[in-house]
Amino acid sequence: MLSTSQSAIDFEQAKKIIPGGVNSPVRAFKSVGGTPRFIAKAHGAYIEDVDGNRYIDYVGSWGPMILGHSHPDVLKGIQDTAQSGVSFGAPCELEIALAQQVIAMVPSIEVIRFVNSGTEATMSALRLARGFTGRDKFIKFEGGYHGHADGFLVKAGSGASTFGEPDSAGVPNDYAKLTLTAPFNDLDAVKRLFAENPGEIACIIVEPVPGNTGVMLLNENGFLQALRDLCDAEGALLIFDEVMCGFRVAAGGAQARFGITPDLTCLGKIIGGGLPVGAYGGREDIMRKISPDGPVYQAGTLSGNPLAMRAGLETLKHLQNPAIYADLETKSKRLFEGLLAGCQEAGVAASGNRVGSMFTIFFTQLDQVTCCSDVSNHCDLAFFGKFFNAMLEEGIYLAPSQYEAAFVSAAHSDADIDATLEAAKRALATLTA
Ligand code: HOZ
Repeated sequence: MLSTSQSAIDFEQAKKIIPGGVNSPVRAFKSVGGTPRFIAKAHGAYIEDVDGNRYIDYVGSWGPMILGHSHPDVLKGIQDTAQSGVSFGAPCELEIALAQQVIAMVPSIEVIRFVNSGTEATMSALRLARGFTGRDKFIKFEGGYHGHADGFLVKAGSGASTFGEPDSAGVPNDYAKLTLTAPFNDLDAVKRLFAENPGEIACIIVEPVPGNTGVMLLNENGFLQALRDLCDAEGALLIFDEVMCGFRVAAGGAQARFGITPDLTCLGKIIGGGLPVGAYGGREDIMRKISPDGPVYQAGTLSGNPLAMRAGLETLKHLQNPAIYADLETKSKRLFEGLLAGCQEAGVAASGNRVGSMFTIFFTQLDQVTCCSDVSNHCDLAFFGKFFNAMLEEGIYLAPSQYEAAFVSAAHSDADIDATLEAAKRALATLTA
């Protein structure tokens, strides 16, 4: 058994003064059991806890660390920039540089606004869609997670699903009524919502590669294109929440990978290189409605923070090299298929979904997991918890919830993938003995 005594001490202390001992719920390991590891440092593909245990990390700070932890260029960029000050509350040239870089890489973005988190990005994009269309209702998907602003915490994924509270307390009923939901991959349900709410729906917001109810596949059956067509027919906007999959599944995000153009895109995670950041952008005529150009208000003291801009720039500089994505694809495919093969050899029923370097293995009898209720009703969540803890004991750090994705980084070596597959074999053997 790994010694986790210092993490346990830290957790007890944190619980006294921080809800659940954590500043974001899934980190508390509540649905999988065990002691959350307090992390002391992270380099490349590895994180190390306060007890000195090293893990091969497939969380990657929940997505941002596509180059691996502590990439030397990102660190140097942050250090150099910090010499000139860490926040100005006034415009700086790094904002222009990152804006130009994102616009050059993401097909649909003509104008962009930086904020401080993915939650801010989605919240602001929704307000903009409402302001632009003059409509109040919107459609999201069951198990879709778009941060924690009130209107999105209706049938929400990620921690909300993990803890069985997809509809958060504290969200006013009158407000939640404006949020319409449909299952992933159910086009008829989306059409019904438009039919039942004629001229009232401002937008559809969707993660084009959902990663917050586990990874789901939406493009394979034409679902995303059908959403695009429906929005056009109904005068609604299509918002791609690419906070997780932006720059993850391709240099230009899912929209570049699939060739589908949203009206607005939300970004975060990777564009901050691991520092807190978010952004929303899209068609110029829509984006010009934002204050001070237009009447839709949104602001932020730390928005366009120079350190985050620089960390993002250094990260995107590397992501312009297509070899990175080719390598991520190869490694991720081998890991994903190897894990599924390992389950099959061990007699453990499993299936999975993968797009590029993000994937989820589901413990289920289903051949294919296509929507949130498949996860809630047809996946063995108790077995997931056991597998998660067995892998942790083997030195493999996975997301502590079946409703999340695994992320492979450029820093993961072939040896890391081999070690992970061997660890999974041992873990599965122990669990099925
Ligand atoms: N809920 C986010 C991932 N789906 C972030 C979780 C965290 O940072 O703990």
